[in-house]
Amino acid sequence: MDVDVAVVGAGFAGLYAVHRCARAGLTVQCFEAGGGVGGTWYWNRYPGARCDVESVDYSYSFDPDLQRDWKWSENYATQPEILAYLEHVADRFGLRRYVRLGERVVAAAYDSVTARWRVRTDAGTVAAARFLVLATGSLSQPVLPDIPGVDTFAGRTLLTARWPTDEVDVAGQRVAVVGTGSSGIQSIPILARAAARLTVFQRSPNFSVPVDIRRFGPEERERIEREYPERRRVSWDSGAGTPHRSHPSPASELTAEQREAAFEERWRTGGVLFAKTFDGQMVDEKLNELARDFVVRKIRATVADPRVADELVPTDHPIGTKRICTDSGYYETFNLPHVNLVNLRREPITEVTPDGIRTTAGRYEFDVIIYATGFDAMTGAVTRIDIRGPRGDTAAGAWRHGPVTYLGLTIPGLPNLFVLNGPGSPSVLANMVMHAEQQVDWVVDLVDMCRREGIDEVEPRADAAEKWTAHVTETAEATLFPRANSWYMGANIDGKTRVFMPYLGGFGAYRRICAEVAAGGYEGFVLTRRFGGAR
Ligand code: NA7
Repeated sequence: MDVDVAVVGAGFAGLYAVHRCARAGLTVQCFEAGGGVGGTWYWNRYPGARCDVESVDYSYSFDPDLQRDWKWSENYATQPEILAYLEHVADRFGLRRYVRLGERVVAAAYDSVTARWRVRTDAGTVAAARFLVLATGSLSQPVLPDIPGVDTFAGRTLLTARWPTDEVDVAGQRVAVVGTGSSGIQSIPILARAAARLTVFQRSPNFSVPVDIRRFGPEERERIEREYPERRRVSWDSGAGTPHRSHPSPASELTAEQREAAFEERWRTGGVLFAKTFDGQMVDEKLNELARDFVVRKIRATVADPRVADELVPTDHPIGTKRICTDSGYYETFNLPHVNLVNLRREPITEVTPDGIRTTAGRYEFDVIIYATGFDAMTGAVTRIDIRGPRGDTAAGAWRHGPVTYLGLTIPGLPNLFVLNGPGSPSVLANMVMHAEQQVDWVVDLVDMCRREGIDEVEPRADAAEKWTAHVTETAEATLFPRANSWYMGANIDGKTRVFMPYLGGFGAYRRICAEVAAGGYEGFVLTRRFGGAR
């Protein structure tokens, strides 16, 4: 198999990459480890899984007919609906024929003689490709808990990020959830409805802002359709790829009552955007403290037992520096008599045993243990592939001291390779669907230019990557984000270099920078004509 472009991953980014390549007349082959398309939305089918970006924004914008025809049923889409959408897209645009399912790419080596990537999968397939596009996801490499005895549990062990495709019924069961990030917080209220007993093992509390799930009625649908073009136009230029607008007045110009009213309004709107109630909330410590106090009061007003409320209040990071979770009834769940919270800061887990979990304070028996323990975010899926460039550079080696990229898209030493939604790009801090569209368009335009101009190799200059990476770090350091031990910082993985990975300069600004680089003849890249594009 010899193609122009090999794409790894068939989630939002990978599917669009396949579509754009095919439409541009490039030959393309996609490899997907999962048993179906969908990426994140294929794997994370745990109860309550839902996107925290509004459905009408978290969908492709590239085709007006698709945008018009697909009717989201709710303001925030559930995992099954997003997966159905991606399957629809794969069928509608005839993308499945380009995707080999159930094949994980394990290695890719660049052959200078042929100017081809030689890509190998765990099924033994080998493909040659001029360009390699890694659409491997930012939160796709789950972290398995490093707890003694994990494998000895005799009941059912589940991982939210690898939830089985068949129905999981916890009715009448004693259930443990380990981890209180987004996945834990979304699933806990649903699991509590069926379980006989639910015990939540919390190492660090997170801030969560409830979201009011609304079904779209005909009038709202009509309005969405009417306003879609403007909504998209605003999003392309926005900080995060959505039409969100912060409060029109700076917080400093408002009275305490007015600020409180603004927080209240944003709280009622719900979700992750609470972090952006005011501009500057993620920069100004005092303003952040006000936002934090507001949410702490909400937690205390919701949780009946003040001691449990105390345990649920995060004290170790400014609000928003870890992604704010979006829930439906999370804090209320702790008022139920059959739900308990175990604070692992007070009583750490010592081991998992055949019948449950042992902590320094006692034994807990379970039928099911669910791990919602997170991901080796942003770099994990890339560095686990054995990627080798022409001069022996590896992806894992290049990122040993933190991810070094040019434009968050390319890595020095690895020509003709692109990472989508990778570190050094707005990625997880933007609407990742629009972000993927922007990056894929940019990459396919570049590949197309190479074809036209007879260019065989595109590689970022080391100094351009160093400069870009320093810019990413400086931009983060001007904010409160680096203060949290977050997965944005790589802090959830032992031994991972702590550096803020996403680019905080804003989606619209990033898009313009990428466009300027292209318009300027791909400044920062070395473009090489070795065979005049003849190979
Ligand atoms: P997160 O947000 O990384 O959450 C993982 C949780 O698991 C977090 O509470 C961790 O505590 C906890 N954890 C991790 N390892 C352990 C061990 N060994 N013992 C106990 N607790 C542990 O992952 P999610 O899947 O929930 O969400 C990821 C993103 O997906 C989310 O931000 C959205 O953008 C979508 P810690 O905080 O490390 O103390």
